[in-house]
Amino acid sequence: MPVHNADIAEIFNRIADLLDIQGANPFRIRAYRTAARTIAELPRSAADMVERGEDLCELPGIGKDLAGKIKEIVETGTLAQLEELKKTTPMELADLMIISDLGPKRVLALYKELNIKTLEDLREAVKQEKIRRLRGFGKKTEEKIAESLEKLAAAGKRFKLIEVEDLVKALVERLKRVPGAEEVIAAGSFRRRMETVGDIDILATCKRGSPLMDAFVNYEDVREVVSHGDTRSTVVLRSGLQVDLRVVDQESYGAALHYFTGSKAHNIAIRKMGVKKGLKINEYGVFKDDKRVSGKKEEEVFAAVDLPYIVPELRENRGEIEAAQQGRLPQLITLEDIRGDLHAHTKVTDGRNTMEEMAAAAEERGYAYLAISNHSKRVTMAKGLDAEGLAREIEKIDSFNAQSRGIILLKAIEVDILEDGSLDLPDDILKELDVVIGAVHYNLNLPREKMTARIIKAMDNPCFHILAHPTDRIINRRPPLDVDVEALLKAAKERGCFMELDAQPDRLDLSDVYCKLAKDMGVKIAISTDAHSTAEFDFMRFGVGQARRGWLEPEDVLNTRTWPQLKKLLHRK
Ligand code: DGT
Ligand code: CA
Ligand code: CA
Repeated sequence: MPVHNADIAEIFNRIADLLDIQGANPFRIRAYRTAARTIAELPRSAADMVERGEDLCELPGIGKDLAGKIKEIVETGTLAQLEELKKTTPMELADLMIISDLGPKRVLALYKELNIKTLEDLREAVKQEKIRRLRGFGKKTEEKIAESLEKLAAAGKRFKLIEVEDLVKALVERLKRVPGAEEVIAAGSFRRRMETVGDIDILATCKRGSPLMDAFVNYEDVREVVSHGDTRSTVVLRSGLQVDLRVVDQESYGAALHYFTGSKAHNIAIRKMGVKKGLKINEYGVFKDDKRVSGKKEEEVFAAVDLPYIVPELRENRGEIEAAQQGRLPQLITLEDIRGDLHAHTKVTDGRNTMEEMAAAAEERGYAYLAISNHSKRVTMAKGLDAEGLAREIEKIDSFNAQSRGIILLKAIEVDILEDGSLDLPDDILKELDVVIGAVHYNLNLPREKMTARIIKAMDNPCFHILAHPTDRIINRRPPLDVDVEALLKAAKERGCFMELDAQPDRLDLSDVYCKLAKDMGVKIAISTDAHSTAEFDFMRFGVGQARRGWLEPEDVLNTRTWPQLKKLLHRK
């Protein structure tokens, strides 16, 4: 049974949840959450590391005790401690915490007083108006809970790309090893690199008699088989991720790949173009008078309607078909175009590695420059820098650069944009920096006009260069700021400022649609990882994926430039 990093992280998060509900020591709870995050973001398989006898204590936030627990999970698939905890506190209770008004104390109270263990129980209790009668709850709270329950039911869970990448890779590799298997590929929103996916659509071809379908429904990671047919099956993995597998004939592979890659809107537009030419286009091929004329290769579907190949990331029917017709498809940015990272943290504030370690890791990735951009003092939680602290950082970077023969470190800050639009540090220190990134972290609930004016005021400061994670949304957790992004883009254009595409997989902010708008309005974008550890530099792939969905070409992106070119762009008049 393969133990994925996501499984280990899930167990640690579960333990943290249960300890939380039991009212355990907050430091202990935090240690588990940190460990969960470390493992979830690890670029390698923790199970492999254990098997090779590597020392897990080298990982940030993992001590001897946690290393032993990881080993136990890898070897047994679970943790004795979790099984113990489950005896005193039902595991399902943790699920209740996604209701925004329910913290650990309330969850425990609901369990003790009303024996509420599941979302279903909770729904029932709301219906019978039982919760409002509990001490410390009241009618208002009950109504809020009802609202959250409704939202939850409407949303349906979508998975972030980082949550599914490993699972998909492992499954596709497993299927490829089945005797007689030929093509095996994940299509759907996953192939289009959407920021979240509803389910995974795997397409395969195989030799006659291949046990591919059986291998799929019997895969170790499957929790439930929803349907099982000869050419189509659906399963749910242990993580809750649903996966469809479609097996098609070789002659249909290209047409099926096009069809199952989607998007639906793109498919419909292509099919309509086919109809005009007297062609029927579906997942089995391209047909003229019921005779298959092509469909073995994906390119043939486009060729049938006189189009060049369109990459999956663009297939949203947002103008890509017109652009293809007119021969003006963008030459999308790739990872290889990226020459540096313009947003990274170190141990000095809330990062997990030193400046030197971050520099070495960036250099390893072939970067020419890396901006060291720690938080400013307003972010007390992260030990944000005051002017003196920043001055010390500037000195450290200068002396690093004086000795470095490779990578250049850029002097930077992620300075807080205060409620009135002023910056959290004085101009005379900001002036000393190569890159000033402004960010909103507090007072997130301002009305739209105020929020927009606040950020534009920050851009008025001639020290300001880049707006970090412009809408501040956290996928599946926090909605975007109520802010007029178009007005921000216009202001940025007028002032010679730039926007960030934060590549953290739970931010991916700006979104694809706003990236395209920025491009159309002539505002350049920094694709930045906002790395809090060396491993997080790998998040660049998510940023580039999102940028491609937003039609960005190397020209549209700041950090495709050499440092001398970039320096000129950062010079504000
Ligand atoms: P998701 O799973 O919500 O993240 O998004 P998709 O795009 O993966 O959608 P999904 O899984 O429902 O379907 C996979 C692909 O199959 C979709 O991108 C296009 C194709 N498809 C599904 N339903 C239809 C349909 O009614 N018409 C056409 N033309 N294509 C469809
Ligand atoms: Ca899908
Ligand atoms: Ca599907």
